[in-house]
Amino acid sequence: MRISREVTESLEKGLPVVALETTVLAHGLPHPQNLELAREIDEICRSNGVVPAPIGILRGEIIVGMSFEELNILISDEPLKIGTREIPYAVAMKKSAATTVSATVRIAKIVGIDVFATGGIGGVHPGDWDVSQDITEMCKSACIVVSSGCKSILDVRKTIEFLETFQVTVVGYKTKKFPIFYEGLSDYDLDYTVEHPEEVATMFKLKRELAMEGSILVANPIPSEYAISESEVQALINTALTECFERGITGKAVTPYLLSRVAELSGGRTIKANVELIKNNVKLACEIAKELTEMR
Ligand code: PSU
Ligand code: MN
Repeated sequence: MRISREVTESLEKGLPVVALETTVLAHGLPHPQNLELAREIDEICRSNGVVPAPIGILRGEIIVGMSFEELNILISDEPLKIGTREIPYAVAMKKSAATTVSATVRIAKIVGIDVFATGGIGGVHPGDWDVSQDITEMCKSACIVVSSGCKSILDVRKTIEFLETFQVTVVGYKTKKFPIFYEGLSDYDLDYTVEHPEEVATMFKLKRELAMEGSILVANPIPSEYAISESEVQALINTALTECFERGITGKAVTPYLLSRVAELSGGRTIKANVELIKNNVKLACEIAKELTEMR
């Protein structure tokens, strides 16, 4: 594993660092929007006084704090999409791999980064049994995960129930409904809501003092101006899901296929929505990371 010098220094000095995943860049968004987003995320973090730590695996080397150059190579390498369980495979076989929420959270935890920002978590897919490692990883690794809930291509109700089964602390950020994208909010109530980044940092600090494992999922809705109406999203998803079924697309290929098809079918509007919600999550993650470092 290689940790960039600036990430190492920040962690040593107790300064704020935010971990970022690379699957959403390599498999979730098209080129060149993915690299543009990487630059914007970098700027958001730095203008907030936070060091960004994109995480991925480049030809067998786990890198924490990937440079643009390295992100560029990773994306053009046609990387694997890996969860936690595939980390040893990618490293041993010297593969390039983009890390999903589960793998990124695990690596962040190994190096001591407490805050992670993403678009949405994986969860329970509709139909045949297909449940993401994201949730089981969040059951183990103590991290603050900032996401816009989950994509509405998932079975949202079952995803919420699975989060409970795996003891993930879920709090809505200024929302009482579980957020989904691209629509904004689901019909499902959240039990707990926070109004300030400091409250999340306090919860995390207390969790650590109690030596509790597991993550806190901060569910931050997509900014309403970028939300797309439910009827429209459902129609797009149904079309894409039917195609998936007809073409026999299963397993980890499902999410990237659905994302790229709904992007095409919506004339690129879902891409804009995805980019904006990620930027919004990065901003909130920066606020939380700063609060956390002030509490040390
Ligand atoms: N949400 C997005 N785009 C993505 C993902 C989530 O808007 O690309 C990625 C994340 O990396 C997440 C993964 O961890 O999809 C879940 O994949 P699966 O459903 O195969 O577990
Ligand atoms: Mn899956």
